[in-house]
Amino acid sequence: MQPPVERAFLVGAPRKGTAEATQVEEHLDELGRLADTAGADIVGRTYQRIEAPTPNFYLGQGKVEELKGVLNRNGSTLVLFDEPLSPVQGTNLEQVLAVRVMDRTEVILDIFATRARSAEAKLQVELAQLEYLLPRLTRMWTHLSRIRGGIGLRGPGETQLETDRRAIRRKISVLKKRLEDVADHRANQRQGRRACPSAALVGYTNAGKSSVLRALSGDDIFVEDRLFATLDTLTREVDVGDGYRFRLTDTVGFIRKLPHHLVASFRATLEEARAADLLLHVIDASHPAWEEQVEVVESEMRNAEGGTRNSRGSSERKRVIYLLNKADLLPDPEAFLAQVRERYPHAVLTSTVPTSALQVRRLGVEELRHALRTSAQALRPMACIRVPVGDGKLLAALHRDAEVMQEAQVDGVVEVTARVEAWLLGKLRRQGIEVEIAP
Ligand SMILES: Nc1nc2c(ncn2[C@@H]2O[C@H](COP(=O)(O)OP(=O)(O)OP(=O)(O)O)[C@@H](O)[C@H]2O)c(=O)[nH]1
Ligand SMILES: [Mg+2]
Repeated sequence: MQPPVERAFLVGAPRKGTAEATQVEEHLDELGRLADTAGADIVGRTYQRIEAPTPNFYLGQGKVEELKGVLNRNGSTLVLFDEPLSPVQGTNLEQVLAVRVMDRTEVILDIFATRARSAEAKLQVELAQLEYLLPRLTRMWTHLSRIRGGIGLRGPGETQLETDRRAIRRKISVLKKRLEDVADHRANQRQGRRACPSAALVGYTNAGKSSVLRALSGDDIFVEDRLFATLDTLTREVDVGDGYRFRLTDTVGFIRKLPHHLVASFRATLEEARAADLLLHVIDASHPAWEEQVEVVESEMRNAEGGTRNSRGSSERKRVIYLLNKADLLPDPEAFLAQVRERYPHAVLTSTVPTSALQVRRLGVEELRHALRTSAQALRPMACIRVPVGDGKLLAALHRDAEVMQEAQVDGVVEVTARVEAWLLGKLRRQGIEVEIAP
C-alpha cells in the first residue's frame, strides 16, 4: 500500500533587510523543488520577514496563528521551513499547528536517505542522520508516544533516553571509523592512478555535472531533472585527443544552506575533488540565480577544505574551468559569454543536449575536450628520461608514477619516453637524472 502523498506548505522567514523579494521567492521555489524531489505535493507558501527568530516558534505569535488557519483551510499535512529550526522550535510548532513540521535540513536528509545507493553513500547519510537526531531525541520520543497512544512507550523517562543517546553515540563513532577506512582506501586507489591527470566535476545540484560527464564519455550516466540525482562519486576515463586521457569524477551537488552534518559526512567524497588536478565547475547559466549558486559552491568548497586532511600541494590554488552549461536555454549565448568572460576569462559555454531549437549541437563539448587536452599537456608533459641500465628501482618507479609510452636501450642507458607529472620531473632532476622535455 502506498502511503498517502504529503500535502506540503512552504514557509520562509528571511531576516529583515537581507534578501530582495525576488530572491526570497527564488529560495522558496528551491524549497519547493526539494519537497517535490522528496515526493510531496505543494499546496501553498508564505513568508514573513523577521527581526530575529523567536526562541519558541521562530516566527512571531501572530504569524503562527495565521499559519494555523491557512493550514486548516488547504488541508496541509506537512509544513516545510526554509530555515533551520531548533529542537524546541520544532516541537512547539508541531504542537500548535497540529501537523508535522520539517526544516530544510530534514528534507535534504530525507532525499539523501532515499537516494543513497553505494555502501559509502549509505554510511555517510546514516552518520548525518544520527548527528541530526541526537539533540532531538526527546522530540522523537514525544512523537512516538503521541502516535502510538503511549502504549508500550509510556514514560520512556530519562533512563531510556540516556541509553538511546549512548547507543547512538556509539553507532556514530563506529560509522566514523568505517568512513575513515573508506577514505584511506580511496586515497590508496588515487595513489596508484597518478599517471593520468584527474578532474572533478563540481557544482550546484541540477547544473548538469552528470550530463557533462555523459557527453564527454559517451556512457549512459544517470541524469535527472531533480535535485541530488547523484550522491555517489563516479569516475570515467575520457579520451581528450592526441593520445591524452583525463580521469573525470562526478561528485555530489551543492545547495544553499547545506546541512553541515551532511557536508562533514560527505568529506570523503569531497576529498576526491580536492585531490584532483583540475576542477570543472558546472554552472546552470540559464538559472536566474546562477551567480549566487557559484558563490555557494565556492564557499562550501572553501569550508570543506578547512576540514580535510592536508596533502601535497593543497596550498596552491587549483585550476578551475568554469562551464556555463544549459547554453541552449539562453536567449543570446554569445553575448552572455562575452559578459561573463570579464570575470571568468576561461569560461566555456556548453550545452549537453544533443540537439535543440537553436541548433547548438553539443555546444562547447569539443571546446571543453580541447581545454582538457591543453591542461593534460601542461600537467603531464612528455619527457625523455635517461635511466642507467642497472637502476631497476627508478624504472619501476617510472612505471608506477608515470605513463610510459616507449622504452629503448642505447649504450647502457634506458631511454624512457613517458608522460610525467611536473613534481616528478623536478625530483628526477634533483637526483641528477637526465631529463628532456619533448617539444
Ligand atoms: N536544456 C538543457 N538541459 C540540460 C543541460 N545539461 C543538463 N540538462 C538537464 O538538467 C537536468 C540535471 O542534469 P544532471 O546532469 O543530472 O545535473 P547534475 O548537476 O548532475 O545534478 P545532481 O546530480 O542532481 O546534483 C537534467 O534534466 C538534464 O537533462 C543542457 O545543456 N541544456
Ligand atoms: Mg548528477
